[in-house]
Amino acid sequence: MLRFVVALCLLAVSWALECQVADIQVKQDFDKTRYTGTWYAVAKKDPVGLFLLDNIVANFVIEEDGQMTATAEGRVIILNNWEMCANMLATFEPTSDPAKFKMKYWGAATYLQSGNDEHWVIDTDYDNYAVHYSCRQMDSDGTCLDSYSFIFSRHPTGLRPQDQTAVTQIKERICLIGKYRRVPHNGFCMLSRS
Ligand code: DAO
Repeated sequence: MLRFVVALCLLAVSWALECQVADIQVKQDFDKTRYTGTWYAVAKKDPVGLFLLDNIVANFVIEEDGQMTATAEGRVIILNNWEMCANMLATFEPTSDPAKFKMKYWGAATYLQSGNDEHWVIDTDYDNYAVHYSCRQMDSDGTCLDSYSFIFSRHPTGLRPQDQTAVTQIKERICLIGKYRRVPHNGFCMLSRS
């Protein structure tokens, strides 16, 4: 029994040592211009009090002043059981690391969620996949207590088979392996536009 408890403690300590938010590597020399355009969320690790459920599509733009902004849509359920397509807007304040932004987001309608989150681009090849990460609340040991992450694809049909291995390795690297759910796209937001 004692051995089991010691093994569990060692496991917890090694997890905490490996999963320090400060040690997470982000995309080197991130090029926000190549990141512009449409990204389909194909998987999501939800934060506490999740908001966007599925049919999540984001469109990134570089404004004339060089600032990155985005519009995003996705199915949400608000006020207990009112299902709707949320249209969201976001601005990204740059930091000293080109792949790390401070994101301010709000809904096109006032009753939608708004907030300020970290927005880190962990990896992308710009043409096929991107892995986003945001830690909302740090734990006292330097790991993340409340994070969310989107796996984005340029293709509405999902990730290409040849990108799956790279994306799985990235999920492992950010300590979120096994924490994602698939994000279906069934035209909900397209239908609610017509
Ligand atoms: O869905 O649970 C959640 C949290 C996400 C909130 C932020 C969404 C709005 C902005 C998205 C911009 C591009 C990723």
